[in-house]
This record gives sequence, structure tokens and C-alpha cells, in this order.
Amino acid sequence: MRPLPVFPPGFRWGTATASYQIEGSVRADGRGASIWDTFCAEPGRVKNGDTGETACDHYRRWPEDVALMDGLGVGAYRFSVAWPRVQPDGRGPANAKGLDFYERLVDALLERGIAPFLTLYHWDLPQALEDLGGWTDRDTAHRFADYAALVADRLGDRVTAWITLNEPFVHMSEGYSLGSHAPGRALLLDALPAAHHLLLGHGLAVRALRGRVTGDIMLTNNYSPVLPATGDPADRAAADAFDALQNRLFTDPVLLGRYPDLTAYGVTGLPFVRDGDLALIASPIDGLGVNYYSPTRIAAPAQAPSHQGPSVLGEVGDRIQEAGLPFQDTPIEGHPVTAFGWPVVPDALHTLLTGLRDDYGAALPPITITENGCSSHDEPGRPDDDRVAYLDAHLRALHRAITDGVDVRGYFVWSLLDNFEWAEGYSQRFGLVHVDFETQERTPKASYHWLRAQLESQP
Ligand code: IFM
Repeated sequence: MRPLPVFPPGFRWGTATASYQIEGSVRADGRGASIWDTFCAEPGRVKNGDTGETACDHYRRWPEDVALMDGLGVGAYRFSVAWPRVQPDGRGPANAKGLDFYERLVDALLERGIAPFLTLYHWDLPQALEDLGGWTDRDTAHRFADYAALVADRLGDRVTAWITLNEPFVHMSEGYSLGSHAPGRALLLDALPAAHHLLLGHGLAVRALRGRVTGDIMLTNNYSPVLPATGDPADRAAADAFDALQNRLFTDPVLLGRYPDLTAYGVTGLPFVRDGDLALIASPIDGLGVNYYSPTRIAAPAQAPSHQGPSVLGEVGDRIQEAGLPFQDTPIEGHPVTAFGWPVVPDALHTLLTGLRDDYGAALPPITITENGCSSHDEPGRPDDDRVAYLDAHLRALHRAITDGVDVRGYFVWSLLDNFEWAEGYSQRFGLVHVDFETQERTPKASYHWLRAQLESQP
């Protein structure tokens, strides 16, 4: 094993998961229905008809999972709270049993010296709120802030970091724009109000959390550095248009207090933005969560769908093109690909981090890598050497970015466990720990043992 370079003292090492992807027990202790329960029940929505009904049975097996983290030697764990466990209908008083579950988890983590990083919203909206319009309805933002306050009132004295939203871009684009995730709405650009209300919910939650919590308050976005397919001005313009949507839509309003230029989409005004909204959205945060998996290569749109081969957007890319959006994704060649077909380009993590620093300057708070990892064709007994190579190369790229002056405070592997990978069901495995979904047996993979050995030589 080639030791990793030494990271700064106090650097946090962790693993990440999300409620619907691991918990199961979807009717236990008064939990209400989420949009993912509804979506999974609709034929054809999720590969193989998979659902999160049992997932990794973490709701019952969490002590075993905490022990696995302890054995790995990580000092932090990022998990999410299922809103429908806390407010089964998305409003009203807290369901005490739902909060009890997260309190037991947080206390067990703290007993083992593992810092809890709590995400309030990783896409499992209470179905009752979706029935009223979901994130396209402004009221959902206010309901989200109420929910944030309930969780903070129970756990505000113990949680190390509060992440309001996970990857709002993916939630808006796949859930409301293209319909490939819950709630399955295909509104295309009419999904922009959902983007604004997610941002407003973030801002209102930040205000609700301040004064109630002792930990840091953060937002997690997913970023994909955009490579123009060629130097042609049309490809460059398409790349800029995609960048505005993928990378800037949920960052500029938070850090700069303004929306990026969306004129390439024919958007010249945002009538749903009210006076004072942007000031709320730009409420100061203590850290930015960065999820990184791979870059995207973008060309000017062609006349007909032409998705061919591995790309980040996959079939969704075809739908974007059919919708007449001003870009098309094209394969990135010359790199290995993950089981998902995503290109493995570790240097793009360095590009991303130095780019964030250069673009946002003093407005950029300290960064934590809240997700990074890969899916692999895992089977028990087959060492996941491809995952080891992925993690090793990305951690070296991250270390270079830190050496080059980017303030990055931590790194979370996605994911601790193989889990429910949304529309892909259980077909994509991201875990450091293999899960047999028939027996729920957990088996640490080679990557788990590799990371444990690496962490022994970190400060
Ligand atoms: O599994 C997801 C996670 O929920 C959000 N970020 C990307 C991961 C891999 O697709």
C-alpha cells in the first residue's frame, strides 16, 4: 500500500449515507409516506421494481453500522434525517419517536468519538407536502424551516455540522424537471420555481438554525467541472450554459446573493422571486459541502438525440436534447469508467476546488468534501481494487488542492454501505461495506481495509 500524503491536523475523515437509501422500516414508529415511497410503488420508475422498504435495514441494525464506522477509524459520519419520521405529514408537532431514533444514533456516535454531520433533507419529502405542490409551492420552504427548528430543538447541542439540503440541483433536475427521480414531474424549465423554493427553504432553515445549534451550518451541492467538447465558440457557449445550471444555480444565490445568467435558456426574469428572498438565501453559512464524482463534457446541441457511450447524464442527456435545451453531453474518452459508466477523472477534483476558490474568492466558506466515491461491480470475495484506486487518486488530487491553498476541512466517502441507489435500485454498489440484501449480512470490502490502514498514518 502506498501511503497517502499527510493531511492537515484536524482534517475530518468520514463516510456518508442518506435516510431513504439505508433505513428501511418505512412504516415504523409513525413515519409518514415520502415521495420516494410513492415513486417506488409506481411500475417502471425504479430498476427491477426495487424499493427502499427494507434497504439496509439500518433503522434496526444501526448499532452494527456504528460499530463498522468505529472499526474503520473514521472520526465523522454524515447521515440524513427523514423528514416524514419527524413530521409524518410535513407539518405540525414533532413525532417524538422519529426524533428518538436520531437521538440514539447521535449519542452512540458521540460515545465513540465520531462527529455527527446531519443533513436535514436528502430528497425524501413528505408525500403530504408533494400533494400540495411540493417544492413548486413556496409554502414548502416555510414548512422546511419549521421542520429544521424541530430537529434543532432536539439535537442542536450535539451535532457537529448541519447540512440543510443535499444536492438541490439533482433534486430539482431529476425530480421536477426530467421526472427520473421522485416526485417524477417532468416540468423542464417550469421546474425553476422548485429551485427557488429549495434555495428559499435553505435560507429560512439557516435563520431557524442560528441560535438553536452549536455546530456549523452548511449546504451541500454536487459539482461537475464542465469541459467544452471543442474550442468551437458554440461548444464553449453550451458549456457555459450547462455550467450555469449544474454548478452555479445553487451556489451563486447562496454565496453572491444573485442568480447566474440564464438567458441561454430564454429565461430573462424570475417572477417567483420576491423582495428579500435573495438576502435570506444569502444568509451566511459556515461551510460549503462539495460532492464530486466526475466532470461533464458538453457540446452545442445537435439536431437529433445522439447519446452514444459512457457519459455523466446517460439517457437523461437524450431527454435534455429532445427538450431543446442549449447543450448536449458527450462522452469523455480516455479514462476508466465506473460501473455506472461515469468517467474517473481525479484531476477534475483539483480543477473544481481551485475553480471554486478563484470564482468565489472571499465569499467561499471552508469546504468539506461531503461525498466522493464510485460504484463498482462488487461481489463478496472480489477485492474492489477499482474503488481503492478511485479513492486513492481522488485523495491525492484533494491533497494537491489543499497544498495549493484551498481550505478543505474534511472528506466523506460515499458510501459506508451498499444501498438503494435511487432510480437504479440496488444495481449500483457504492459501499466500503458489502451488503447482502437478502440476508442483510455486512462484509467489509478491500477498500474498507485499505482506508482503515491509511487512516492509521494520518494525524
Ligand atoms: O447515491 C447518491 C447520493 O444520494 C447523492 N449523491 C450521489 C450518490 C451516488 O449517485
